[in-house]
Amino acid sequence: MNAPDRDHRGASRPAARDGALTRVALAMRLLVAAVCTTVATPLAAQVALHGQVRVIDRPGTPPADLRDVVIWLEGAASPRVSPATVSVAMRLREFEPHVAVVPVGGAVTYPNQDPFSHNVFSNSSLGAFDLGLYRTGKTRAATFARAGVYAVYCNIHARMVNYVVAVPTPYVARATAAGNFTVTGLSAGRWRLHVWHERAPEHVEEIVITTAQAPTPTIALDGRGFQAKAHLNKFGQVYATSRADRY
Ligand SMILES: [Cu+2]
Repeated sequence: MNAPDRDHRGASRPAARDGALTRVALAMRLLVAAVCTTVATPLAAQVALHGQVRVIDRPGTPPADLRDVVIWLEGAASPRVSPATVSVAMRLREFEPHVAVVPVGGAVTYPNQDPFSHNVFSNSSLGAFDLGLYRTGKTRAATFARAGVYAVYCNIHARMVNYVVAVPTPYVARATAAGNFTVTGLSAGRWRLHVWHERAPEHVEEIVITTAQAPTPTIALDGRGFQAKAHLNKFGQVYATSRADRY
């Protein structure tokens, strides 16, 4: 918008008042025109995807915590994600939260809040790292440059497990305890829906969203092949359980 003459120094003088009023009126008309133009520009309609997920387990298995299910959508309309940092605390020999979600290129900080040392490492093929051993009150960080799910462990305490899901899209959500999820801000088009839980192979399906309607997917993740087997330490060896809690 062309800037109207904003010099009002002459507005109080009678001879200049009419001109000043004309300029104010012109400015108002330009402003109204600008607002109308903005309103008239059709915004891409945004659609929310509502769905439900469950994990099918073998009989006798404690039910999966569905709050650890991560859902994300990729499509041609996906904007680039900006790197961000999230925090996963090490507390009471656990990673909290158990599952963390970061945009690709983002980082996770691992503050050690226990009164003893922890190590943080991953042997993921997406990008292995080892933050070394560090004491209470210290924080170190890892960057997740490639999309995917990274298993992160402590080389001292075998039971400490953290999953970092690095997603290449801002359209991401987690399920509720009941398995419901909502992904907002989507536009019409074809999308690739990803649903992940640690107990099951990642579920991927193509969905089509129109401005009038989004599908309401119901996804059953098959966790029956899941076995809670012990992972190896950062050297690829079995944990020395007798030393596990010395720190
Ligand atoms: Cu540890």
